Amino acid sequence: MATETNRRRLFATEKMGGRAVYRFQAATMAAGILLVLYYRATRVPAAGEGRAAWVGMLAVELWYAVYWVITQSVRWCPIRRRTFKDRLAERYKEQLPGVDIFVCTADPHSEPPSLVISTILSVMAYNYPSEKISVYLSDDGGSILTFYALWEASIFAKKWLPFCKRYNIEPRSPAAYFSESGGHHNLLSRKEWSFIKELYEEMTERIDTAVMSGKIPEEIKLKHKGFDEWNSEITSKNHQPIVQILIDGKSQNTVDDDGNVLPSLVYMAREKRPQYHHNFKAGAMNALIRVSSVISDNPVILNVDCDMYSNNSDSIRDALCFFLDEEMGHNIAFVQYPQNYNNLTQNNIYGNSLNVINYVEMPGLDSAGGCLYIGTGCFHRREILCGRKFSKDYKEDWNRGIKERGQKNINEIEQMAKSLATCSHELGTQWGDEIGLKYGCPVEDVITGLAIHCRGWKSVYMSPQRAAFLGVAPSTLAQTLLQHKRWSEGNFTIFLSKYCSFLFGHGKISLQLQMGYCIYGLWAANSLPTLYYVMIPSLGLVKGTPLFPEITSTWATPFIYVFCTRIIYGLYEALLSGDTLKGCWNGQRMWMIRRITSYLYGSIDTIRKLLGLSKMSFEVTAKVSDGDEAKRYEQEIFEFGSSSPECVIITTVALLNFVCLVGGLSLWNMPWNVFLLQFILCGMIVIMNIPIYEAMLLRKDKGSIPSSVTLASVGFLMLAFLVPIV
Ligand SMILES: *[C@@H]1O[C@H](CO)[C@@H](O)[C@H](O)[C@H]1NC(C)=O
Ligand SMILES: CC(=O)N[C@H]1CO[C@H](CO)[C@@H](O)[C@@H]1O
Repeated sequence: MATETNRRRLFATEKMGGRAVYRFQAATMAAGILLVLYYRATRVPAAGEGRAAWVGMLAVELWYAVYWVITQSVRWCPIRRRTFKDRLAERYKEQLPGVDIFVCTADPHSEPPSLVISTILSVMAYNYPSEKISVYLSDDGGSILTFYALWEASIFAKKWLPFCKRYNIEPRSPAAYFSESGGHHNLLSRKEWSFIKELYEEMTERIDTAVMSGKIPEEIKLKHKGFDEWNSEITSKNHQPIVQILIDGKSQNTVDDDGNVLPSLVYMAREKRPQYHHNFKAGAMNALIRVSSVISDNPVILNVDCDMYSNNSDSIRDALCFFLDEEMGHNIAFVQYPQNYNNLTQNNIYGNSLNVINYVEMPGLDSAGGCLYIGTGCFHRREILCGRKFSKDYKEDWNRGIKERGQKNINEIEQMAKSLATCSHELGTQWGDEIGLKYGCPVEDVITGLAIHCRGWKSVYMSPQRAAFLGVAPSTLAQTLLQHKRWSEGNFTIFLSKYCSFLFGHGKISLQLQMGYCIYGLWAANSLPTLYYVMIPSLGLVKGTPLFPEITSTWATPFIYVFCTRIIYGLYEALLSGDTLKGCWNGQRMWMIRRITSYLYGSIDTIRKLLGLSKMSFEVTAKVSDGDEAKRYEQEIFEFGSSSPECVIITTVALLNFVCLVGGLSLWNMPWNVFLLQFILCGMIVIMNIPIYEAMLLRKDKGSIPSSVTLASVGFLMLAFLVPIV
């Protein structure tokens, strides 16, 4: 009987190993933390001898203890998922459901159209029946350049798709495929390979030239009616709705060079008017849900960012193994893939790899009832995304989807679709609240996922060996910090709103999952405690205020134990997740920098918004960087360059610790056993900051720290020394 059930399952769930080590570590760590807190609480010095600083340390350590407990929720029993695609193929054969693929882009200058269409081509070329795929591009920039690029892609697809399928190549993004210096083209005809490569390069060049000049050649404009939508009055913030079906998979007359049907390809720019709020990406996604409902209306929706190409042509089949599983499938609302990057440097200088999140935290959330929806690389069930509540009896209609259009021709369908993408369509409806993605928060995806979980559904996390999607990581410090500011701010806003997982999820999702959501919700709240910990003990060192037990006292043991275990276990997790040793070290530095800058800004802005002092804004992270910057990135050299306030914070903290270390060393006659722990802490911060000193003093390139920043931080430093530690 058991084997019978096993045979039928389309996916397997396995517990991750190493739990004994983990639980031993967690138990001893908990004991250590309690001892530290006990020591702090019972040894408060007299007023005037550093009482305030001591109480501050107590508060910070208390906070860290709470946060540590929260982060354990996802480490208790992480799981891995494995799929059986052969069983899926055997069982469903021609009966597979249709899939709508949504790609969102916002601006042709920070997200170059040639990059966008590589993503589009990669998702059109999935190893899946073409007539069951419809690809939609939402262009929030409303740009004719993006439309032009998509039109070029619709023509190139006729060559590219047969090529991919004939030789079964991977990855299926032409940009990624041709930039990989692979020996794998030995397998295929060299002539054909060069021919396709040349076609691709010519196309990219035409697109890049058009983007550069900002104009489309007149003779091209005659080739498709869609170009007529644009006139000189149209701007990205003020235009009518545009929907153009570039390839209509339903009509049999658009076929590729081998005579096979192509996936549908649709361009959409929803209406934009200055007087209407457009709700950023969530607004675009909701418009796509409606527009697609009259064109293909497939039951499964994949949502990817325009810079995340598909690196694995089997992802659709993997995801369907979850949805179509007889035993568990009916519970599952979405399948989330990890956010992986293709242009990380080997040692991950800006700590962008997200490895620990991808390999430890997400699988842990999965075990707690559902991983987060992170806004890209995610397969949804349409009905559930549109607000359906969980019910045992609900049976998904996997065959839904528009097969025959009856009497309507393509123009009528486009007109219908346009009427669904107007500004006023959502007025007085539940869109953005009960239906579709939620509005009103910069990380709309996370609350949308939370709301789905709270309606009773589960989600799964799928991380196949070969990454399913690869995106572009920020490649400068400023971009990295901006991205983290946005994430931390968004999640903190959720935490402080009615969508806080403890309130909104109370009684609906497990406590473990409520805590899991808070790991990210409270990122921003770590900023002040960290700022305190990297400054006050060091200042105490030069001012003669002891803040840790003497090294000879037994009370030093729990402090050292907690500190070392935290580092060693963190290292173990990072190495296991695939970081290099140097990468972990860089990760530690970025951990500190993110907390004292991005998270600090994130929390300040959240509070300001709560008090009504500022409005929500959304900055797109640029996906391009200039030549010198790119070179420094590849050589793993820190990029500062601008005199932003973040830089001032980073240099001030670095300088302060350096001065305190030197100051401490020069006080020979101080009681060393009292100050040794403080000295070590300060020393570690200094070692971690070595690249900052280099950028301040030694480097002369454009990415170094401008002298105005150094001067400003010297000023702040003096102020810091003036403040007495009481
Ligand atoms: C992306 O796919 C290629 C094969 O096409 C594979 O060699 C590579 O390892 C994949 N990348 C990641 C990060 O898994
Ligand atoms: C857009 C971008 O920055 N892409 C870069 C990613 O990294 C590779 C090398 O690591 C560069 O070649 C790309 O230009």
